[in-house]
Amino acid sequence: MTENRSVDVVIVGAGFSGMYLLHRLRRQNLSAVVFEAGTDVGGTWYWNRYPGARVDVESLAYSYSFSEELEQEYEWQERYPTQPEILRYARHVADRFDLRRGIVFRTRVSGATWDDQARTWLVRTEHQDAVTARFLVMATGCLSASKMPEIPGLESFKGATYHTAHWPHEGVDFTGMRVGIVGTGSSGVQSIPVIARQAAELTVFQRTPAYSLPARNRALRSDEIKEMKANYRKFRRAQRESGFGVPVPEPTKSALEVSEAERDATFETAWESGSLVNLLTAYKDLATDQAANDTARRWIHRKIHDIVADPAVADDLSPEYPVGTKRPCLDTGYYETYNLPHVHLVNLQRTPLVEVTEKGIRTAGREYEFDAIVYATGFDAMTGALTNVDIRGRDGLSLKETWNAGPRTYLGIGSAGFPNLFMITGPGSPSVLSNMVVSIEQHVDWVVDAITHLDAQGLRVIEPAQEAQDAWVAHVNEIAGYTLYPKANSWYMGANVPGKPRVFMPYAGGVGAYRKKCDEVAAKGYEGFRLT
Ligand code: N01
Repeated sequence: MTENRSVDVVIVGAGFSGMYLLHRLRRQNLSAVVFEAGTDVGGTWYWNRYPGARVDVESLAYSYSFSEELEQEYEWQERYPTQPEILRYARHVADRFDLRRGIVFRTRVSGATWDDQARTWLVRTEHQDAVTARFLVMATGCLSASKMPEIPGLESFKGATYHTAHWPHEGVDFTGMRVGIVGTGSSGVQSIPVIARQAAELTVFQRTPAYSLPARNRALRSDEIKEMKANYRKFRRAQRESGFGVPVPEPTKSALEVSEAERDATFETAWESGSLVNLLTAYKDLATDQAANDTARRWIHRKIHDIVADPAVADDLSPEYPVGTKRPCLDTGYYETYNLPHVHLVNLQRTPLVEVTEKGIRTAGREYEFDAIVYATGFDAMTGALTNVDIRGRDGLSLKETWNAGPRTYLGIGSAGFPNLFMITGPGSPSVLSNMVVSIEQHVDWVVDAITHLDAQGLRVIEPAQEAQDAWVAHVNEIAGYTLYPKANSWYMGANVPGKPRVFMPYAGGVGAYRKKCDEVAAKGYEGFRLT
């Protein structure tokens, strides 16, 4: 169908990034095609349909800012919208801006090769389509290459097997079933309470406990919607200048300079607010100082013990790594679920997983029999969706091989050796440490401006200079080195994928500082990029 087609830009992925990029390119009169593996728009929110799936950024903030009309007319229902509500929003945006005719669904991009003579990308799909493009933009998301665990015997289980990121569209009814779930990250923490309401028995296999805060989700009130709509421009500015893409007051105090009573009260306020950012920014040194962070860790342990009736289970649920160094979760009744008599926690640090069997899961302790197993085992984050596509830059250079020792980018936008390739929220940008919609819009705007600049100057090619990239990678590492992030075995560090290099992938310098840097680079004629 798309054989021999030629466009200005090929976009991979029709999630929030790909949709907005298509819209912006059209407004610049640039031709583009989006390839999307799913049957509809929405990306993350198309795939992750597991029970209880919600975003943990508030709906009025986790939304596009590019259209004031869209902002004003869209009616969000809940403080933290469910996956169906967010998908509805994505579909609304696709319809409203007539995006679907630019998207080829059910089509995965398999590879892309740079032609240095023609100065174009040849992009191939799994259906053997080939499209030539001046620019290739990977709008593939940071958490889209899902991952099954490395457990022997995965295929041998005779019951039903699910992964949270590939949930059946028709849903799953676990009523009366014995269910096992592996994984206690955000997906596990959100789905466990919901599955527990249906299942006859639910056994949770936990390798590392998560820190989780009650979301305190609720229906939005009309007065708060009205107020936000009246002040959206100011709010959006504040989002863009903030650390996480969510405006909060800058903390001024150290957790160590206040009394225990004051600290407890501050943490309690954050806990009651149902906002992760409020907790993470309660004191200025929680992310950087172990002793400061310990105060939050001990406080949350106390909370877990207050909620969970069995002290041994509460102990098992209490993480030891610094708060915030693995992605914390927002939940609805997570810790309370372990008080239910039919819910059991297996601490895999004490009794490791041995294998999946025909009947269920065997640990070093015993075999558990199940009717269904749910894997909430996460993603090959940030790089997986990029390196799964066979991207070949100059001289046949493979992105996957080039990133063997960890991703190397300039600003998380491009990589040396890969001309006219852009990543939206790539490694080396704030991406997963931020409200994704804020970061997505910033990258899309920057990329479209860069292409427009090239065209205006009669230039064809933009590519990061090696020295600029090396300096940026060093800067990203240096910033990470000031923090406690490297102390945890997180997917930020690639630690959940055996053999993946241990590198802190996102940029921890904050959304506002990062945007300023990107704007400066552009203002200086795309300093650090080679334009030819
Ligand atoms: O994935 P995860 P996720 N044996 O990687 C365990 C975003 N998100 O899908 O920690 C046993 O966090 C693994 O254990 P460990 C959010 O950014 C947001 O839950 O590696 N266990 C871990 O417990 C989030 O962080 C929202 O030791 C194994 C779990 O599986 C990111 O997506 C909702 C194992 C995986 O947790 C990913 O979340 C959902 C093995 N072999 C997701 N392999 C919201 O907005 C892995 N595990 C609320």
